Amino acid sequence: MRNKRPDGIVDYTGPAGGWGALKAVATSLKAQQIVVRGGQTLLKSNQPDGFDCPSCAWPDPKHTSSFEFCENGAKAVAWESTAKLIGADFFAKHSVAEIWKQSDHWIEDQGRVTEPLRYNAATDHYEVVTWAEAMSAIGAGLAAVPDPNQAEFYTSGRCSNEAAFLYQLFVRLYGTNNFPDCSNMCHEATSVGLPKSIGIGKGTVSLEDFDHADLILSIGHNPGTNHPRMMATLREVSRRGGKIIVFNPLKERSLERFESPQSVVEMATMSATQIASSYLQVKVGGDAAALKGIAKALVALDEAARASGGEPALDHAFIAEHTDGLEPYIADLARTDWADIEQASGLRRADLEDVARIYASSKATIACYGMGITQHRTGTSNVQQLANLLLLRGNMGRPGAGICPLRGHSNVQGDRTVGITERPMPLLLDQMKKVFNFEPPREHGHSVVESIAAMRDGKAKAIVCLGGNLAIASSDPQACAEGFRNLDLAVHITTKLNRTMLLMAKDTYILPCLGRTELDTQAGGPQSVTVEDSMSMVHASRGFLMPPGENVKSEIWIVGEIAKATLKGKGDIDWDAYVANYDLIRDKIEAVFPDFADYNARIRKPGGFHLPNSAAMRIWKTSSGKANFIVAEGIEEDETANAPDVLRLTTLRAHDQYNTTVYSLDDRYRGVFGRRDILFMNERDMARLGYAEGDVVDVATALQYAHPDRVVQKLTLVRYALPDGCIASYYPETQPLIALEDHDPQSFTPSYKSVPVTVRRAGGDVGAERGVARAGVVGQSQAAMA
Ligand SMILES: Nc1nc2c(c(=O)[nH]1)N[C@H]1C(S)=C(S)[C@@H](COP(=O)(O)OP(=O)(O)OC[C@H]3O[C@@H](n4cnc5c(=O)[nH]c(N)nc54)[C@H](O)[C@@H]3O)O[C@H]1N2
Ligand SMILES: Nc1nc2c(c(=O)[nH]1)N[C@H]1C(S)=C(S)[C@@H](COP(=O)(O)OP(=O)(O)OC[C@H]3O[C@@H](n4cnc5c(=O)[nH]c(N)nc54)[C@H](O)[C@@H]3O)O[C@H]1N2
Ligand SMILES: [Mo]
Repeated sequence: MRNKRPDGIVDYTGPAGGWGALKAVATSLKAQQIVVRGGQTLLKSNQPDGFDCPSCAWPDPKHTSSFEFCENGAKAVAWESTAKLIGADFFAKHSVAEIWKQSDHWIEDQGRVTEPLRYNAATDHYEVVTWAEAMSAIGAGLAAVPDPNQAEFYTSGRCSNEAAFLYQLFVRLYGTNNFPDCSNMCHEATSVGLPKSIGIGKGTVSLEDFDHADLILSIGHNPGTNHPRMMATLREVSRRGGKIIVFNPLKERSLERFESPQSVVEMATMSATQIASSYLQVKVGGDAAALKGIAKALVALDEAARASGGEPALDHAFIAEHTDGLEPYIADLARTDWADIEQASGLRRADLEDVARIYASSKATIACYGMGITQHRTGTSNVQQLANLLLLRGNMGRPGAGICPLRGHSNVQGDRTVGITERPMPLLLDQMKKVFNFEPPREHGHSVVESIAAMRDGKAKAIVCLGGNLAIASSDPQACAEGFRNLDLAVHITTKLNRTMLLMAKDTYILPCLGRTELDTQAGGPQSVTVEDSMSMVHASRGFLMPPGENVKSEIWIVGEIAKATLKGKGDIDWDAYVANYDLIRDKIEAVFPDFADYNARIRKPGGFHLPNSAAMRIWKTSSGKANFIVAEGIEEDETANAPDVLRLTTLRAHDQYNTTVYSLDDRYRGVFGRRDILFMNERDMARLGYAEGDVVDVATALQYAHPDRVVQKLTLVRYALPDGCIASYYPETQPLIALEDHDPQSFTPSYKSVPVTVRRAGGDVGAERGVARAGVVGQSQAAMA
C-alpha cells in the first residue's frame, strides 16, 4: 500500500474540462467580487461586437457562439475587471519595502492601479502625481539618455496592434531598435526558425484546416490549461476518427481525456472524449532526437516502398518542385544512430517507427507545438525539424495540413506583425521611412536577454515597459534585479502592480492603463483596437465596462503623451490626431504594411480578415525561393546530457496561473492544491537517488556558469509519471536556476524547458539567505533578488 501523499497532493482521476471547469469559473468571478458584472463580461468575449479575450491567441470559430469562453478566459477577464482598486490610500499606507515582503500573488491581487505614481526614495513610497508631471519628467529622462541605444523598450503581448505600432514609431524616431518583447522568451524560435525553412515566421494553418486533417501531431503544449478553446477542436478531430499523437514528458490530463463543458450529453452523462491516440513521453529536451527518429524511419519506409514497388512514403513531386536541401538532410539522418536517438529521446525505436507509419498513411497532417519545443537551447532547430517532417510529405500549403505554433499572449503575433522587433527587416524600415519621412535606425537592437545583460552591466540607462512583468518572466532574477536597480529611469505602463515595479531605478513611474474589457473613449468618440490571433486573423476588439478610474488612460494615449514629451516635435507627427481617432493609426499601418489593405473597412465586418500567408499559398519567401530542409546538428542540448546525477528540469505553468500572474495556488489536473513549492519526479528516480515522496529538497544549477546561489530551496518531491532523469516544477519559482547565458544561440530564447540541475536534501549550505523558499508563495525569485 502507498504512503499518505504530501499535503495538498491528490490523485486526479477525472477528465479535463467538465463540471470542475464550470465550478472554477464561478469561484474566480466571486473572488474578484464581480459576480454579475463579470458574468456579463464573459458573454461578450470573442464575440463579433465584443472584446478579444485577453487570455490566449487561439482563434474564434466562424459561428461565434455566446458560450465560446473558457475557464481560463474567465479567470483572465475576472482578474482584469476586478472591483478591487488601488490608488493614493494604498500607496500611502504601504511602503515599497512592505509590499516587497508579500507574495507575487498578493501584490497583483490588490487590484487595479488607478493613478499615475512616482517613487519617492526618501519615504520609500510610491506617490500620486499628475499625468502632466509624470510625462514631463519621463520625457526629460528619456531625452537625457546619452545614446538612444542605451534605452530599452519592452512590450508584453497583450497590447493592441494600434498601441504597438505607435510605440515602435515613437521608439524608432527616438533612435533605437531596442525592442525586447515577450516573444523573445516564447516563440522567438518560431520567428527565427520558420523564415529560413518556409519563408514566413508564423503558422500556416487556419481553423478550418482542422476539419480536414486526419492526423494532429501535438508536441510540447498543454491546451487544457493554456489554450482551452483548442480542446473543442481536438475533441472534434478525435470524435470523427482523426488521430492525435502527443509528445510530452508529462501525462497532461487534457491530452488524455476531455469532457466538454459545452456538450450537454458529456456533461449529463459524465462521459469524456479520448484525445490522444498515442501518447509518447519523450524526455525533457528529447524532441530533437525524436523528430530525427521519425524522419529517419519515414525515409526508411520510403526506400522500402520503392524497392518493393509500394506506395512511396515521401511526396517526391512536392519535394522536387518546392524544396531545397533534401540530400544533406537525408545524409544527416543516415549518420544518426538509432541507439543515440533512443538514448536522447527516451523513446523506443519501434514506437518512433510506428509514428512514422501512421504519419505515412495520413492524407493531411497538422503539427501543433508550444513552449515544450521552443524554450530549449535547440529551440530554433527543433522548429525547423518539425517543418522538415511536414515538408517530407508535402504537408504545407494544402487543406488540412501545415504547421501550427500555439502563440502565447493574445496579441503577441500582431505586435510582431506591426513592427515590434529588435531585428527589423530592411523592408520594414524602408516602408517606415517612406510613410513617415525619417531615417529609422538600421542597427539591430536588444532582445530580452541582451537588454537584461546591458542593464546588469550598466550599459543601459532607461527602460519603458509596455505591460508585462519582465524581471520575473525573464531568466536570471539575480541579473534582472541588479539591472533594474542600475537604471536612471524605469517606466511601467500597467493595469496592476507587480514585482518588477518594486525594483527601483533612480526615478521610477507607474502609469495605469485600460484593459481590453473597458470602454476606451477619446476625443473622436469610443474607439476599437485590433488584434491578430494565432492563425493570422485580424479583428476588432471593443471593451464596454466602465474604466476603473478617470485617471486610467488607454495605452495609445499614454504612448502618444510619452512621444510628445520626449521627441518635442521631432518627426513632425501629429500624435494627438492619432490618439483621437484610431482609424488614423490603422491607415498608417496599412500604408506601411500593404497586407492590411482596406484595414478600416475590413475590421468592421464581424470576424475580421485573414492576413495573406505566403507559405500557405506555397510561395516560399526564402533566399533559395524554395522551402528548405535544414539540418539540425547533433541531438543533445548541452554537455551535461549524460552525466548520471544531473537531472533535466522543465518549468511549467499551473492551471491557475497566467504567466507570472498566479490566480490561485491550485493546479487541478495535476492534483496539486494550495501550494506551488513542489518538484515532480518519477518513483524510479526517487528510489535511485535515495528519496521518497514528500521529502524536501534543494535544486541547484549544473551548468558551468552556475553560481553558488543559483539554488531553489525546499521543494517537496511529488511523484509524477515522467521519463527517467526528468523533473518538473513551476514557472516562475524556478527562475533563479536559469542563467541569462543559458539560451538558444540562434533565437536567444532562454532554455526554460531544459535546465540541467542536481538535487540534494534540503538544508545544505548554499551561502547567505538567498533563494530561501517560502512555502506556498512565489518566494524564490523574491529571495534571489533581495
Ligand atoms: N491559462 C493560461 N493560458 C495561457 C498562458 C498561461 O500562463 N495561462 N500563457 C500564454 C502564453 S504567453 C503561452 S506562450 C502559452 C503557453 O502554452 P504551452 O506551450 O502549453 O506552455 P507550458 O505550460 O509552458 O508548457 C507546455 C507543455 O510542454 C511540456 N514540455 C515541457 N518540456 C518539454 C519538452 O522538453 N518536450 C516536449 N515535447 N514537451 C515539453 C509540458 O509538460 C507542458 O505540457 O499559453 C498562453 N495561454
Ligand atoms: N521559467 C519560465 N519562464 C518563462 C516561461 C516559462 O515557460 N518558463 N514562459 C515565458 C513566456 S512564454 C512569456 S510570454 C513570458 C511572459 O512575460 P510577460 O508578458 O512580461 O509577463 P506576464 O506575466 O504575462 O505579465 C503580466 C503583467 O502584465 C500587466 N498587464 C496585464 N494586462 C495588461 C494590459 O492590458 N496592459 C498593460 N499595459 N499591462 C497589462 C500586469 O501588470 C501583469 O502583472 O514569460 C516567459 N518566462
Ligand atoms: Mo508566451
